[in-house]
Amino acid sequence: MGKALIVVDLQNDFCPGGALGVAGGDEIIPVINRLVNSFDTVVYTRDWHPANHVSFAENPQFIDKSWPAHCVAGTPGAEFHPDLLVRPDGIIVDKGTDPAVEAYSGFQGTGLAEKLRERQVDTVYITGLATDYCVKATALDALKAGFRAFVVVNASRGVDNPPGTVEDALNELRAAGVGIITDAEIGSSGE
Ligand code: VGL
Ligand code: ZN
Repeated sequence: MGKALIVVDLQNDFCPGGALGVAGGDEIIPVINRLVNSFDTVVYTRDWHPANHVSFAENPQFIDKSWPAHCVAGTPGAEFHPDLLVRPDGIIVDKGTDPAVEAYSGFQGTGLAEKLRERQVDTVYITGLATDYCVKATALDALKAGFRAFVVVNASRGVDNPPGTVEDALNELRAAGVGIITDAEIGSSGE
């Protein structure tokens, strides 16, 4: 059975200078680009919201999961970061497209589990942004859908507001059965 790399929301708005910039969000791109060429199957998720999405707020609090407008479908902020290697045979899945529904997970409403099973994938390696929101939700849903799941921690960055949220997320993932590894550990025994 096969492995897939999942690159979560490596979009301009989640990188420094973007509407919902994650500190160091662009630093992980070289690590991800190296991985992109070593997997048969690569999935790219996009946060892909309508302009009136339920999570958008005039005075976003972050802590209560209200956010500044970000990743509005078709805008430059929703584009992949220009340095990201987007493979022509990559699977792109869009989430959060319903104005009334928040969707952090790349599996939510996208048919991703079926697409992976079609390709005989049983194990997913998750990278990207943000560790404490969409990466976490994608990893937990991967497990629920029956995949083995790993988060590649040096290929992911989090919002971390309040500070400690990323560490909490990693602990929650470990407790659920998600492996927390670095890119160097991919393919090594025990991973
Ligand atoms: C995300 C907050 C709002 C993410 C998406 O990609 O982690 N975070 N929308
Ligand atoms: Zn969003």
